[in-house]
Amino acid sequence: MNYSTAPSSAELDNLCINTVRFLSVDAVEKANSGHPGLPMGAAPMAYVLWTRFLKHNPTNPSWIDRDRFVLSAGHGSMLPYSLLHLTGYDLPLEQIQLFRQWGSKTPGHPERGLTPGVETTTGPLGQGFANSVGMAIAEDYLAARYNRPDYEIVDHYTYALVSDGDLMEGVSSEAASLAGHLKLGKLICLYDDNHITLSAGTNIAFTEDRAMRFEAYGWHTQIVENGNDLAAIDHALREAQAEKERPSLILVQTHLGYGSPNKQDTFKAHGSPLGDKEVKLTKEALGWPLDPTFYIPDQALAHFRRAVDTGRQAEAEWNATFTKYAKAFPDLAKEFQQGMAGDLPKGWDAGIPSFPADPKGMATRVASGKVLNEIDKKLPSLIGGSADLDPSTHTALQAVGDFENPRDEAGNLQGSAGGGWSYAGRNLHFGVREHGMGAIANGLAAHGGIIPFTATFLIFSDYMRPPIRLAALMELGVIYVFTHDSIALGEDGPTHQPVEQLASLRAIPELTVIRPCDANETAVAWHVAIESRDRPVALILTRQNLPTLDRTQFAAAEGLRRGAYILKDVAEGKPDLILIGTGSEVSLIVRAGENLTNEGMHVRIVSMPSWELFDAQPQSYRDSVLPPSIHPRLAVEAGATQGWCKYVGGAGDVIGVGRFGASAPGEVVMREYGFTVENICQRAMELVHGKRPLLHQRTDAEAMQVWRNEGDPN
Ligand SMILES: Cc1ncc(C[n+]2csc(CCOP(=O)(O)OP(=O)(O)O)c2C)c(N)n1
Repeated sequence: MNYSTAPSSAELDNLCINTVRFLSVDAVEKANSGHPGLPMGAAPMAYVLWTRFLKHNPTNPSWIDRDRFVLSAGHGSMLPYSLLHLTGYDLPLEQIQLFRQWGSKTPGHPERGLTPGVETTTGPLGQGFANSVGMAIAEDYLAARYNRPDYEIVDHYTYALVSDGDLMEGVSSEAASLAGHLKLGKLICLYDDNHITLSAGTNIAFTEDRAMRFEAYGWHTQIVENGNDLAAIDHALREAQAEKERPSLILVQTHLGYGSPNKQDTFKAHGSPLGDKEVKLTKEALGWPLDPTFYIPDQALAHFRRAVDTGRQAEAEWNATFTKYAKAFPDLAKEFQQGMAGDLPKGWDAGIPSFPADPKGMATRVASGKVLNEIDKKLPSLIGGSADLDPSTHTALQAVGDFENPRDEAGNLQGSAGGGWSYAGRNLHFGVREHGMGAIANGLAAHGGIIPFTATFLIFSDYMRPPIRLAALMELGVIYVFTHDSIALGEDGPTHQPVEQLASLRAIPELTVIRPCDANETAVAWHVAIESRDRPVALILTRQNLPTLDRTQFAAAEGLRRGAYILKDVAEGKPDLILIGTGSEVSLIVRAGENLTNEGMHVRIVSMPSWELFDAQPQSYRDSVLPPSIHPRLAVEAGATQGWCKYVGGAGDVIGVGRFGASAPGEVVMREYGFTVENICQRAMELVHGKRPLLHQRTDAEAMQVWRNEGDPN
C-alpha cells in the first residue's frame, strides 16, 4: 500500500487516516472485543487534530505545557491507542496487538497512569467531557497566576472528543453550563455527531438541537457537515482557537463504522468486532490490503512520527523560555515547579491551628473552615469550592479571589469570597452541580499543579459518586469536604440525613474516608488530606458542635494518622470492653466510658476516624488497639452498621442507624435513635454481662425487632 513515488498530500492524509481506522479494526478483531465504529468514523478529525494542531511531545508525555487531549467516549479507546503508537509514544505495536488483554497497556477503556499519553480515565460517559472543563480551568488559573509579559509559560489548549452518549449524560450539561459561564476560551470539543448510540439511532431519544443547546450555554459552535472533509475540520479548529471568549463545540457529522458496507451507520458497528467477512469487505471498500493485519505503511508512519521531532523542539523552546522566566522570577518559577511536581512547600502546615479544650467546642465543619483558611495561605495550588453551599460547608477561602472570567463585570457580588474577580481567584463557584463538581475536580487534579477540593453535604455525595470512584481509580489527590454528616443534622429530615453514605464511600477502593471527632482531629485530617497527593480523601464533618477534647486527658489527635487510636485506656489491667466511636459519637462514648468506669468496668475508648488508615497499619499496631483476645467491643456510629463487624467481631455489637432518619431537632433524632450515653451504657453492660442475646441466639421476633430499630447489628 506504500506509494512508490511520494504520495500527494491528499493521498498521504487518506493513507494516515485509514491506518488509524484499520489498526483499530484489527485490534478489536484480534481481541474479539471492543468498539470499532467510533475510531472508523472519527479518524479524520482525530488525524487533523493530532498532526496539525496538538502540541505534545511523544517522548515526554508529561511535558507541563502540552495540550491536553481527552477521549471522553472512552469506548473508542483504539483511536487514541493508534494515535499514540503512530506518533511515537512508548506504546509499541505489540501493545496494540494486546488490546484488552491481561497486563497490557491497552485496556478496554483508556486508563490514566497505565498508558503513556492518556490524560484521564474515561468510559463512564460524560466524565471525560467534564474532566476537560476542569483541565481548562486549571490552565486558566495557572496562566493567570504564573504568566508574565513575554513569558507565557502556561499556554495550551484542552481538546476533547465527545460522543452522543457524552452529551446525553447530565454531567456534561452541568460542566458545559459552568464552562460557558466562565468563558473558557481554550477549551475545544470535537463532537462525533454520528447519530448512532449503542442500541439505537439518536432519533429515538436524543433530538434536541445540540448546537443551540451549547449556544445557550454560551459556547461557540460550528458545524462540519462532512466528517471526512479535512479542510473543513482544519478551518473549524482554527476558528475555535481564534475564539478567545467562549469554549468551542465543533459538531462534526460523521458515520459510525465508516467504510463498512453492511454495518456503517448501524449500531452493529458500535461495540462489537466487525467480523472476518465484514473486515474483508471494509478493507476492500477503502482500498486497504487484507494482509498483513496491523499494517502500517511506511509513509504513514513517517508522517505521524514527525510529531517526535516537532514535539521535542516545542518542549526545548518552552524550556528555554522557562529558564529565562526562572531568572526573571525565581520565586514564582520555584512555586510553579513545586506545584506541578505535586510537592508541598516547606512549612506549608506551619499555620494549622491547634484548638484548646472546650466542652462546648465547635462543629468540625467550623474547625475545618478555620484550618483551610490557614493552609491556603501557603498553598497557592489549593483551589476549590462548594456546590452553592459555602456558608454551610465553611469552605470559602477568604480574600483569595473568586475564579471568574476577568472580562466579566463583577456585577452582583453576593456570595463572592472577596479578593478579586479573575482567573487567578481560588474560590471556584461550582453552582448547584455536584456531579459536575466532582468530575471537574478530577480534571483539575489530572491537569497537574492543582490541589482541588470540593464541598457539599454528605447526603449529596451520592450525586458525586461516579467521579469520586474515578478519582480513586486514577489515584488523584482530590479532597472532598462533606458536612452535615448524620441524622444529627436535624430538622431538614430524612432527605438530607445521610445514613448509608459513609458505608457507601468506604466501599470505594483506594478512597480514604476520615470522620474526625473534634476540632483537633479535624486539623490532623486536613494534614493527611493535603499530604495525600495520589489518593482522594473524603472529610466527613458535622453540622453540630462537638466538644474539643482535653488532650492532656486524652491521647493526642495525631493518632488520627493511624486511623484508630486509644483515646483513653483502662487505668490498669485488661479492658473488659472496648468502646469504638467515630466523629460525633466519640464524645458520647467518652462519657459512656466514664459512667461505666464508675460502675467498675474496665473500659478502653478508641477513636476510629478512618478505617482505611487503620487497615494500612501493621498487624501489630492494629492488635495493640483492638487485641484479638478482647471480644466485647461496641462500636457507635450514626450511620449504617454495614462493615463494622470487621472491627467488633462476631461477639461485638454496633449502635448504628438501620433506617431512614426523621425530621426533628438533631438532639431529639439522636436520642430517639439510641445515641445517648444511657443507651450506650446499657448496651455495653448487656454485651459484657452477656444479657443481650447475640444475633444467632435471638428469637426471630427479637431479631426482627432489633433489625427494625437498628439495622443489622453485625
Ligand atoms: C454512564 C454510561 N452509561 C452507559 C454506558 C454504556 N455505553 C457505552 S457506549 C454507549 C453509547 C454509545 O453511543 P455514542 O456515545 O454515540 O458512541 P458511538 O456509538 O458513536 O461510538 C453506552 C450506552 C457507558 N459507557 N457509560
